[in-house]
Amino acid sequence: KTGDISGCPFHGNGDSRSLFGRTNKDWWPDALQLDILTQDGKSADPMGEDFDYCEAFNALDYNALKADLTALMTDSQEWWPADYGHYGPFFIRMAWHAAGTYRTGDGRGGAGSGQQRFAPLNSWPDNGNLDKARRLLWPIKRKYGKHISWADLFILAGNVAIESMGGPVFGFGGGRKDVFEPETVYWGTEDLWVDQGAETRIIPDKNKDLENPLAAIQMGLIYVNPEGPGGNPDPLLAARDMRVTFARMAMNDEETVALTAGGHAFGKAHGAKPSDTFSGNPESEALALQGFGWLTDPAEIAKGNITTSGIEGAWTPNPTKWGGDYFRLLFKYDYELVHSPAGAQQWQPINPDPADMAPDARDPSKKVPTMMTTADMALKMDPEYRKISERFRDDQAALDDAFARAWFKLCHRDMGPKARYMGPEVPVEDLIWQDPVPAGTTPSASAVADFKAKILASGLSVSELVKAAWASASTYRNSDHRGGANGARVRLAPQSGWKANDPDELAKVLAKIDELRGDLSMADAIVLAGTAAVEKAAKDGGFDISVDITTGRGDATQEQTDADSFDALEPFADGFRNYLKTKAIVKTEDMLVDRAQLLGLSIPEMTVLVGGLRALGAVSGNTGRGVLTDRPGTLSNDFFVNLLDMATAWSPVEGSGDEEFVGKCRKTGAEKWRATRADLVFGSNSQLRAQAEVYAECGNEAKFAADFAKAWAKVMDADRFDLT
Ligand code: HEB
Repeated sequence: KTGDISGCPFHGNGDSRSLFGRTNKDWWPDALQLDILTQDGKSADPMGEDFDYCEAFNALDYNALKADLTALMTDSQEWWPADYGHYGPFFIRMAWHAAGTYRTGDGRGGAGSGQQRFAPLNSWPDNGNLDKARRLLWPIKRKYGKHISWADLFILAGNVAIESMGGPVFGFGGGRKDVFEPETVYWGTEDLWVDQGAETRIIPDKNKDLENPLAAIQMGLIYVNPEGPGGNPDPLLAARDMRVTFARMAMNDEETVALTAGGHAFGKAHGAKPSDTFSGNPESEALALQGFGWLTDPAEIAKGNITTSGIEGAWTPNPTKWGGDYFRLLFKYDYELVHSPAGAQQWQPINPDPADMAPDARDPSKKVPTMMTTADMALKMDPEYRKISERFRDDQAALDDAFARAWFKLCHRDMGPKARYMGPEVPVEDLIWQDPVPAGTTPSASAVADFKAKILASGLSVSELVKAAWASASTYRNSDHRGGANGARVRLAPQSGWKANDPDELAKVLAKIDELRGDLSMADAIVLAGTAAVEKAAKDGGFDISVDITTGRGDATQEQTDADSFDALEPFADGFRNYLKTKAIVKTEDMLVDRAQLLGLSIPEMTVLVGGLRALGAVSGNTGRGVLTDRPGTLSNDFFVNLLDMATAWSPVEGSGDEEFVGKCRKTGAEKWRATRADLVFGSNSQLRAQAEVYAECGNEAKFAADFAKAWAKVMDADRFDLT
């Protein structure tokens, strides 16, 4: 089903692909290769590890910043004059495009780290001329410095823009810490941009569906093509594409209509005419242009000959004032298909009243026709969208509320739990998409010790306890900060039924934990049970370690859980548990690396966790695959020792699609082990082999155990934002 967000991010209809598809090196092979300087683990962050953005943000003069942003809205600069004397609409588009790259499939994209500053996003065709919007903000960024990140500033500028034009705003949460290098995100495999003819991604005739986790319909777009699918100006097909792509951003029909109509209450599209001086994107432009791309000729800019999307005109007669004109016009007039001066297809009202014409962007005394894009026409022509649009047309207060809430969600969806929001404008109301978790209480040390002793004596195995804790904590995604052990959602639908979690075994383990936990929250008890098992396993291996994890987690209820939205967190593959649902178009080992990245792990942490979990026998389906030890349940480095042992020769199991392997004694041919790609990659890949060697080496046994305990604790505590 198109738009099914539960679909696997790695299960496409195409050929096999690499994990990240097109990368910056493909698009800009001649770009400066700064990444040789981030080798040897050197960070690109000039602020250093000790910089605490929360502290800096809390010391910000928030009201002064907002006042400066408000003043900026109408402080038109000659090098990029404000349409209608107001930059508000421009900043709203900037903020929307910053947030709008978010997709639920892997939680990546979004406004969270200021990625619009870097390639490829700074140069996406759909982000045309937003280089100017960001540069307009520079004096304010400079003034407030470390106290406001670019990432926060993009969104706050959008909020202030809406407010300064009389629009409704629900709130603002700061806390988006900037990064200083482009994040590697899968944006697709096409080698052309949308404006170079990249194929559209939904073509039912060709059985072509939008591949998960992608949420844009063509390479280089934020969501859909404004002119319709692949440039076909069919509003109903545009509606189909909108529904799919907005669902990938976690937006339903009502939110989609409110956002699009609310957004297009403001500003205009730019397609005055194709300029001879239209140049390359920012990342490829000449040095002297200093990071500017696209239209850069001051003479053309001065004349107002601005081409961005190629579509020309405002949606309403009042492009810098919030109100109901968008729907009023959309329904009052019939629209006909016309071409903009730049040649784009767009829709124009037939015989508009003079009062319903828009002012010229540079000369308010001149009146020009308004327009709608094909995507806007979808809000009128699609039967489901139309019902919502008519309701909003007749009920401005409903639109105000829906727009404000949807905008807040759009801009904060990738920030994770509310505990991560900062500043004076954080809304009090809990919202279901924030995955709320009630505050927990910190148990006494004796209660913890008591429970750990009881659960170890309960008859449950090390493997069972470790698997339950891993199932609970490992849903965490560093991309949108969702998932994790807090809330104990592993005992709720849908997680309790996920195949990776071995539901029957999990139910048995959770029942026992519940029985013995006393006053502990389930969330704490699950993590403590797994950790007690790790400590016992370490002791059995000869290592006396205590694993340092936090407590104080709360338990969420099913009512506090938007079950559908958790479908996107289901592991399709989890190499840490040697789990693979079905063969995918991405290699299983690639998916292990992907999951490690989402868990925020380093290469050594990933390595030691895999080796340790195998030794503990914590394998999905209890298949024994990768459990390269004669003493499963004891914490040992046996996995690495046996994997690297030349006495064993490996070969693929026939019919497994190169997913299962058998390890046989080189001399006798007797079968010794079974393993998967997620195991053998630690012997096959030269870099991972080097890691595995460290953990297999004599003298490093204690280091292995200590590193495992530390990485384990990191995963268990990955979502404890409530603590800081
Ligand atoms: Fe938008 C603009 C499309 C959604 C807000 N947009 C625009 C344009 C286009 C579009 C084409 C033009 C550009 C230029 O400049 O040329 N959109 C679109 C689409 C969609 C959208 C297709 C999907 C459906 N928007 C949206 C949203 C929002 C918005 C959601 C928010 C909320 N936009 C906007 C604004 C603007 C735009 C504000 C204006 C800007 C200026 O003025 O500059």
